[in-house]
Amino acid sequence: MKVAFVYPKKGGIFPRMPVNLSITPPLGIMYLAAVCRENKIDVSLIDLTFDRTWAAYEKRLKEQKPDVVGFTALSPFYDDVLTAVKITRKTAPNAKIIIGGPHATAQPLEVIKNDMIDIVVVGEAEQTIVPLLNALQNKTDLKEVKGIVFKRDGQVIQTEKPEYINLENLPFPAREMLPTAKKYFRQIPLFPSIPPVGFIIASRGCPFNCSFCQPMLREIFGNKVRFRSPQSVLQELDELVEKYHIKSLYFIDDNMTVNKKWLYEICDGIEKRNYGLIIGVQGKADTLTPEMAERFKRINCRYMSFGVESGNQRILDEIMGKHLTIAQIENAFKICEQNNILTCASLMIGSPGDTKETIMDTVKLLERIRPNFIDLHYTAPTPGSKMFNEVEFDDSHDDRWSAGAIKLDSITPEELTDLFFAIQLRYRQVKKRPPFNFMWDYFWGTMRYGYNFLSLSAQYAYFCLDNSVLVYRLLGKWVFSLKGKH
Ligand code: B12
Ligand code: SF4
Repeated sequence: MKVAFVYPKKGGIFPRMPVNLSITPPLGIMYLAAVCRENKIDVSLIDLTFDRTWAAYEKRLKEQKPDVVGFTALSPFYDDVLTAVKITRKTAPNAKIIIGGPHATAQPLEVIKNDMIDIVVVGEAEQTIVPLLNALQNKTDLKEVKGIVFKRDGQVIQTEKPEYINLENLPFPAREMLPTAKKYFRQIPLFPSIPPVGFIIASRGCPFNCSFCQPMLREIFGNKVRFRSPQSVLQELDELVEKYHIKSLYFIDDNMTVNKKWLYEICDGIEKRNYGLIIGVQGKADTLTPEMAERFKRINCRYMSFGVESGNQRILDEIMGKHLTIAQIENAFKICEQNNILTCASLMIGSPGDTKETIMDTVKLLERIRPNFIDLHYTAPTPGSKMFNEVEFDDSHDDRWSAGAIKLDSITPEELTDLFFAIQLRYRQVKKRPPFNFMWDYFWGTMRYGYNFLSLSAQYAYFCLDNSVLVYRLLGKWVFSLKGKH
């Protein structure tokens, strides 16, 4: 039996841009492929991040002729998943179609309603995938397979959830099976780094309870955070350095800073190895201490990304359930600045209860914390989350992830879009610019590791424009109207 796992986001995060910025490899299906390979299953990975057309996917399917095709589904690109499913039905009509990932976990009963989809896998799938594929091959009863939803005789059947796996028993993600792996290594993500960049996930789960995210993440990874042993994480790091010659390392864990003892053991191992990597991590602002930042500095951790979300305390408390104070956010950014760690603030605008004033609070916070980067999004709660169930959506809007999807009392979709761009522009003025040595590393790394000309020019143009006075002149309307308001 031939199995293909597909990451079906055609064109990556920015399908209209000629190059991809800030992307990481699809570790979920790479873990599944590694487990299948261990069990002697004929498996391949198809990753549409770098494909511009659906014809490319069709061609891959025709070449590979899989009997089973499994797709990762994230809610924002579920439309792409459905397009890929349609193409699969047409091109490989007898293939079984399986959907997994965050969206499938959040809405399994909705997803299974689609006639073209055979099986939905709920949550973490390394323990489910082999029994499921065996059952399909041997035509045994799917009811015996834990963690799935399927249809039989017009009825939907959901089986019980399996135990969460021991992460120590997992193989490393099958990086060498991904035909596009090298392309990922060559991309420069939001974090300032020298390519090739390696990506690792060292823990699974998150102990927090943000209203726009949970219970989806708990449904995937369980109620308790599971930490891989520092030894296993460091072994994977060794492999990344020896096999892929990485120069930078990014931990994609939701919160690298929640378990100090564990984190310090990993830091010790990295320090001892002295690979000279540039390191980036994500953390929750209230969990960063000066002592931790000091440790980060010693391992050359140059970048931290925080979920700041809003600069208004009421929105953070009552709407998002973030359990985070503005003072804690300010403190974390100050600690990073003192330790020369570049910062990224991830932000959301257009949350229920947001007004122009609360959004201005976010702008004012940016002026105080002066992040090096921002990652700005329209608020888009995950299906099934507390916020999702409480907000009113505009049904005429076909995209839940852009301005106007959530109905707001005091801001129109047009005003929200204006505010979105205004913050992007205003932030260019208030941000702390990355130091010169970062620009040099960036340029040097790019030259050394073989960027294509287009990618280099586009990214270089981005950095130039980023700081350009011309941009403010051309688009100054928003910037100055914002200035006048506080
Ligand atoms: C790294 C990451 C990214 C990377 C790239 C993701 C990638 N290529 O996979 C970047 C930075 C690009 C990114 C971007 C975005 N991301 Co993101 N990202 C993550 C993060 C932090 C880790 C993903 C990961 O590798 N996890 C580890 C692996 C092991 O887990 P996994 O991928 O979930 O896979 C397991 C199961 O889900 C399942 N599974 C997955 N696929 C399949 C397929 C089959 C067939 C089966 C059977 C099972 C299965 O089995 C896997 C192994 O156990 C997660 C949060 C998290 N902790 O997972 C958010 C997360 C996936 N992202 C999320 C979002 C919303 C986004 C964005 C839309 C944000 C935005 N508004 O722009 C973008 C869009 C992505 C895109 N490609 O277009 C949400 C998804 C929510 C949802 N309802 O879908 C998450 C869950 C964050 C959150 N807490 O809300 N992201
Ligand atoms: S948004 Fe981030 S911090 Fe909040 S529950 Fe989800 S993963 Fe955890």
